[in-house]
Amino acid sequence: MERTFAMVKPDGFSRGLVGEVIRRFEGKGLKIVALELKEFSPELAEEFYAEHKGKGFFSSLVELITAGPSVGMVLEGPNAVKIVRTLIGATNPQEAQPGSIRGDFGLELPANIVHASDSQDSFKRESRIFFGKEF
Ligand code: FUP
Repeated sequence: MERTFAMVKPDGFSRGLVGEVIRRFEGKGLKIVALELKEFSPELAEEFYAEHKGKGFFSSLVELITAGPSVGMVLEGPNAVKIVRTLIGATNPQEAQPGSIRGDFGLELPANIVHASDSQDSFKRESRIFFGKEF
């Protein structure tokens, strides 16, 4: 069975959307394998978003991700990476379809409520960074 990593980011957490996001993942039929609340340090944020270092939005992204707690989870199910990416919607909440998490609850970048891995490699990397162990 495939696994992926998903996370309610501090903007989603502060708006009380943790339950809503988990409800959508569970409602789809995905199984929660691990779940943890964690606050990103600037160092951890830079490691997590290393691929975006040097881009114009990098500092606002680090600022957002360190602004409060995030809730990270490992989810399991058939084709989990693709299923969860579809459930969260497009990166820009102004373009995300209604019915997706970002389409229903996001208004403007960088605040797009959730993160989810886009490949098996990013799942391995991101779950290791967040949980400090291998999945
Ligand atoms: P996603 O995988 O959908 O989270 O998107 P990316 O990895 O491309 O971007 C990571 C985060 O950077 C997004 F969640 C929000 C932020 N971002 C911006 O603020 N502006 C942009 O133009 C692109 C991304």
